[in-house]
Amino acid sequence: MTTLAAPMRRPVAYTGVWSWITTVDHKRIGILYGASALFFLLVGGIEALLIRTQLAVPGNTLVSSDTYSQLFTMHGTTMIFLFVMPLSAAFFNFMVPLMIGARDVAFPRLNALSYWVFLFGGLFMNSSFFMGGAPDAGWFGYANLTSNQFSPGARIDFWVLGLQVLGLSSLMAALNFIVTILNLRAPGMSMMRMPLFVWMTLITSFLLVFALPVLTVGLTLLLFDRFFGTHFYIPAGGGDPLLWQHLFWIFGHPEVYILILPAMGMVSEVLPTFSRKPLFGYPFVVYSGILIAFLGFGVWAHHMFAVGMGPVADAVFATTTMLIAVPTGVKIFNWIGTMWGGALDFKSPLCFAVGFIGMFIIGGISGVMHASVPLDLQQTDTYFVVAHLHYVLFGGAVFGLFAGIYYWFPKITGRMLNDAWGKVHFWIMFVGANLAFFPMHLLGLDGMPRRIYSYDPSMGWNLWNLVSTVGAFTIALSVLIFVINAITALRRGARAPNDPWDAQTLEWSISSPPPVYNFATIPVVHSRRPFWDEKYPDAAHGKAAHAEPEHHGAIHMPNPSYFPIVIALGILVAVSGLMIHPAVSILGAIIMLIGVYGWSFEPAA
Ligand code: HEM
Ligand SMILES: [Cu+2]
Repeated sequence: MTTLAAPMRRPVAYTGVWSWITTVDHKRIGILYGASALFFLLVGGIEALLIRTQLAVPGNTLVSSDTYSQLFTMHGTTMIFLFVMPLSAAFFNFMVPLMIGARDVAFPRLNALSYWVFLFGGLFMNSSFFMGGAPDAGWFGYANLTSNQFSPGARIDFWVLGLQVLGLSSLMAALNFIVTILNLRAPGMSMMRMPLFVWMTLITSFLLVFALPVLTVGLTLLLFDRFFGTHFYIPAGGGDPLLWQHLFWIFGHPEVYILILPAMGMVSEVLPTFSRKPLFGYPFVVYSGILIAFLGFGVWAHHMFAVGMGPVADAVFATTTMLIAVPTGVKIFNWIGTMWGGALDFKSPLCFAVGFIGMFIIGGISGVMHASVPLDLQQTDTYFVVAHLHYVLFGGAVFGLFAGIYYWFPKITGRMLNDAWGKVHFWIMFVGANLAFFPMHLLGLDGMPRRIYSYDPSMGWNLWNLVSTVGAFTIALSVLIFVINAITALRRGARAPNDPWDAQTLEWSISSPPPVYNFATIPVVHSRRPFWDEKYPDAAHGKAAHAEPEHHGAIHMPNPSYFPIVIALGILVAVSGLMIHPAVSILGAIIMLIGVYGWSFEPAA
């Protein structure tokens, strides 16, 4: 094969734009994921502000009912698939290899491919705004709203195809992280010595691998209904709209754990560091994570109580849903146990971690309320549900992610964020989130339906809607403070030492930012706190981590490659072809094949 490979040179640039386009370095890919996710946070955030501005006063005419449907659909879809998931992926990428003492992920080029496919998928879906309107059937796109009869035009096509592409990206990333974590751990790092964040990455990846294919099947059937005239979801043709609800939620409920478990992992790193204690009940936190993931596949129909499944199915799904609260509660007690009696150092990461616990408890309680079928029949499709999901997704996932951002920013960038402004950010965001989302409970109990673009002044919903809108802008202010803090830190922030927080895990044992090869010598691990033991050998009873001298010469890192972005581009063109002309799809397939061919025969050095 050398003859075929000979004309293809591997890219050599290590600086400039090309170096980012061809990079296969897990740290750079992590930064790309993070920057893209923050961009989509701004997009989804602006959509949220438009929604809240429209609802600030009754009878408002800022946006039409049609625009409003696009806004809430794209807000939900963007926040979930283009912000929380990729921001978690940013940390999987940057931190997991460092935390397990590896030099990269198992499949570096596949990693780059995952990123480019995600980026193109996200841009593809958002381009719909400029082509006759964005998807508008809600983030769970119920049949029959998505049928050609009720949604002619391209809007739902963008949603179906965009989600397929994004799913592909997540699936590749998940397989990559499973192999990385199972195979590339430093010597001595047994499974039960892995940092909690690594555990939650592993569990999240398994969730993705088992849950995403169900969505893929559901979307493929919908794609056939829309493009090829089948009737999977169309009752007039013998199909069943409820089939979509089942398929979507078999994916959708595990998906909410895909959103929250990474944040739980981050909190489980931050709390021990800033309490100066080991994580309390480590095995319980690990096993409860596994149990949550496992049970998460058995609760999906709690989203469907209102369709009338009958008492047996209702009872089963109510019970399994209540059961899931048990491992979740176990985690919460262990976090509190970690802080108990610790030397708490209230820096910004700890503030966000504690905020996470408080907000997540509120969201968890309203969640268990939905498990009760009679209560759910009152609450479903009201603002009570919107309140609940934002307490877990905003108060939970977003606060946890910010704990992670403040914690690892110095390691990633080599600069310190200003801690005082970090706390200002925390308090404004905390007040804003509660102002924005708590009144939604009251509105929901008062009967305000979700997904309405306007309401009558006589309904009695005026005050709390206005308060909620003020809260949304308060959140926006806090995000602005964060952005300014981050830009200032990058420009002229204090240089970050290797280990600014006196932390316990391996990523803090190397420089900030880490060198390309991460570890000059791969560490040997003897406990759950390898770096702590090295710093405090007396407390470690001689179990300090040590680096064994290696016998090879220079460290060889994977080379950059052009082909991941070529394949991703081929996928984008092929998918767009379904909406334009079959010839375009064939062109896309050819581009993809060229990419796969080049990738396969790429010279190793
Ligand atoms: C600035 C912060 C945010 C505000 C003010 C906000 C506001 C809202 C409002 C008012 C709705 C209901 C729209 C309606 O039913 O008519 C909504 C829906 C939704 N939000 Fe948010 N949100 C915020 C952040 C987030 C985040 C961070 C996530 C996820 C990680 C998220 C996920 C969702 C989802 C999934 C829906 C349901 C969309 C649908 O009904 O299809 N939101 N948001
Ligand atoms: Cu659920």
